[in-house]
Amino acid sequence: MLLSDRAIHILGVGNLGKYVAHALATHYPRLPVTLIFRKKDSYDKFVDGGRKITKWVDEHTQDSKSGFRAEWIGQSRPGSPHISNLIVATKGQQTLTPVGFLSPRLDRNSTVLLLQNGMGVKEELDSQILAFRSPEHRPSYWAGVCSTGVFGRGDPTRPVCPFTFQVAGTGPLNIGPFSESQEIEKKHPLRRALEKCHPTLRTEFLDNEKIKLARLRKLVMNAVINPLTVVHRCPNGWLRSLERFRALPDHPVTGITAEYRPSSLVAEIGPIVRAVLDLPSGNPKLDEAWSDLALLREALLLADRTGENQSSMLQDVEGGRETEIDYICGWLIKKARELGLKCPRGTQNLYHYIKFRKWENGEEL
Ligand code: KPL
Repeated sequence: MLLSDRAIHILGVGNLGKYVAHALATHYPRLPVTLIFRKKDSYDKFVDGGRKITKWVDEHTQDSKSGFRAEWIGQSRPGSPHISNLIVATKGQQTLTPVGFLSPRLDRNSTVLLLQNGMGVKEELDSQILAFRSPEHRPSYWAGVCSTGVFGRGDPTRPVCPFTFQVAGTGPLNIGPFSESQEIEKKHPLRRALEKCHPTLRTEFLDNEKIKLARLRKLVMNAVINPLTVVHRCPNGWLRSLERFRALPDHPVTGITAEYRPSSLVAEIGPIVRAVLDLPSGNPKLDEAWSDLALLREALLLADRTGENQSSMLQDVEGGRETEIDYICGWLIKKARELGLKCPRGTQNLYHYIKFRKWENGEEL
């Protein structure tokens, strides 16, 4: 096998991108890994800083890996080298344009692993990029669901490498094909590279049916945890007391009340995901696994596991960036409408608040 068939490109050098790149450099140091930056100033900072990514363990323990290859997306040209394996670690709302830009470098021998939270990114790529390619020239698309909480690390007391991340609560990285007819070969170079990263990444390769379940499950978790942490500006770990004590006061401006609790959201979202899944009736194990109670328990456990940290959506809001709300709450609201289900009012209110949270003069609510 040629080295270029094994080489991996990672698009997006946020927390998830850093985490995967660092794992590959740790467990498979000879593998060429190229990081593709969306922004020129981040690319310059990375190159000037020695192309280094640091995993923060605690005050005394940090593990840096350096020597990554790097590109800025604006350097990509139709004649730029072919990409065999592309891991897309951008946020949902930042994916379409850079993947479109890279698409001349992708062909039927390429594999694209999409790691975004939520649903709908692949559909956007299908309608806006893949629709312009004949099926025999389209890459294979895989979906990945990462259950590890990865967070940025900025120590206010001393300067740290800007490409530093911290892990809070590890879980598996489930991967499976988008297409029903596709199976992921055991010898696929991207699969082998990710499997080498055991136990850091804990990859599990699933079939199309199982990855669909894993994605929907993660969608529920994100739809419960992320928007609530934004409206209440709280770390994930507060959600359990929000559930138990209904402790937070009503929001004075938005009218978002303490009624917006994990259980009230699960009660709206549960029926939508169960309808999407179209679970075969009379399977008590499946019914139990997808019951509101099971979904709520899992969301609260995940919130506990990543308790001291801010959800990715709250980090985006605090950083003044667009959020993934369209791919999480927005997708659920659309699905409810398509399936003729009751509108999930609380989810819709949260969607509107988060999506349009800036007044016209740019001031935050
Ligand atoms: O996926 C997450 C996110 O923040 O986007 C969780 C698991 C909720 C951790 O915060």
